[in-house]
Amino acid sequence: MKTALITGITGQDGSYLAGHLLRKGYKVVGLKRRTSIICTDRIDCYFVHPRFSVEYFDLNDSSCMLSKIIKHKPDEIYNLAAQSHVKVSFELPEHTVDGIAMGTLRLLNIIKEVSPKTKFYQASSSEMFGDNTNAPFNEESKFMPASPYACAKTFAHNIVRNYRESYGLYACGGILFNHESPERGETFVTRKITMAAAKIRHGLQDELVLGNLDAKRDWGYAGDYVEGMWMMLQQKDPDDYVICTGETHTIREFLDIAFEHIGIKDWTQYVVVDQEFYRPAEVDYLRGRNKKARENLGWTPKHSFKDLVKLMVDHDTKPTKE
Ligand code: NAP
Ligand code: F7E
Repeated sequence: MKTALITGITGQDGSYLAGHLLRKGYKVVGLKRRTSIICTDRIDCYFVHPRFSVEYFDLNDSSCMLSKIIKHKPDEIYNLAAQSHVKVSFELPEHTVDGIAMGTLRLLNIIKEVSPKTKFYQASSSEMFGDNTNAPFNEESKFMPASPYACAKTFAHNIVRNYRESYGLYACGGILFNHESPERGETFVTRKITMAAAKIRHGLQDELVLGNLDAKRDWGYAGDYVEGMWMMLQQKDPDDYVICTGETHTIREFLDIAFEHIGIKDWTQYVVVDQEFYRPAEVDYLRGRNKKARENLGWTPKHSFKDLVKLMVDHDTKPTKE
């Protein structure tokens, strides 16, 4: 039986990936940081599974990473842990950069020293393309990161390639474009919209305050994207891959579908634009090219943009328990 370690198990992707690997027959060890309130809502459904467990770890703690790798001898490590909010990275730059950049380097050094056969997946990001205006972006496109978050992800991506080439590690950078789901964090724009639409529909909210509505993103479904992560680690040779849909849409288009789905034709009467939700630097346009993933991995996105929006709105509109 294969063993996988997942850092960031409590996050959106950690929860989807855990489900995927358990269905594939893996033993899954999730790693979470210590928090004063234990919040494992996204993974509570897996605790009954005999092949699933969770242990403490932190991106800042090399000794802990070392002991987890010695203890579990993982076949695969998926490094998903990160302060992943781009706007917050301007407010917490050192914390964000240390966790993403140094956290990745700490893990790679330990793998190199004590477990060089372990396969490593790094959660790289389309944000690395930042100010590059030559979309669509593929694995060869130039990185022009435009936030502390993106700068850190670019370092981590480069050090993964460097360790692969220098030490022969099986290490891959998955350059994933935005992916969303009902498990998406509530302060990312998609979930903020779908939760607000649901509350407006139920008469529990009458205003939705947003930032820049004109930015364009290549949005896909998280469940499809974790399959791409796993596929990268099943190849003969390690490599970097872009995972995306190839389509791009504005936040206005997301609002159109979300509000239409709850029966409201004109969302402008509910949406207020406030500078508070603008960033010091914006990434205006992201669209990827997934040719390499389709041809080498056999990966394709299975959910359309419209289906994704409706899926999230439907989830948030369902009555919750008292
Ligand atoms: P997420 O929901 O924000 O989850 C992030 C995870 O990292 C959480 O489990 C969080 O723990 C953990 N974490 C944060 N700081 C940590 C630290 N110092 N030590 C240990 N754990 C820490 O993010 P996601 O959407 O699942 O994304 C997964 C990864 O893919 C991230 O690295 C993200 O940057 C990257 N990525 C995401 C997207 C996307 O569109 N979703 C696209 C490209 C790349 P808590 O639960 O305690 O906060
Ligand atoms: O913003 C605009 C905002 O925060 C998307 C992370 O998973 O994907 C994510 O980063 C767009 C931006 O995601 C609000 O200015 C408008 O243009 O949902 P977001 P993101 O910044 O694209 C990448 C690939 C990652 O790697 C990251 O980890 O929406 N926007 N109004 C808003 N954004 C937010 N959050 N809140 C607003 O009110």
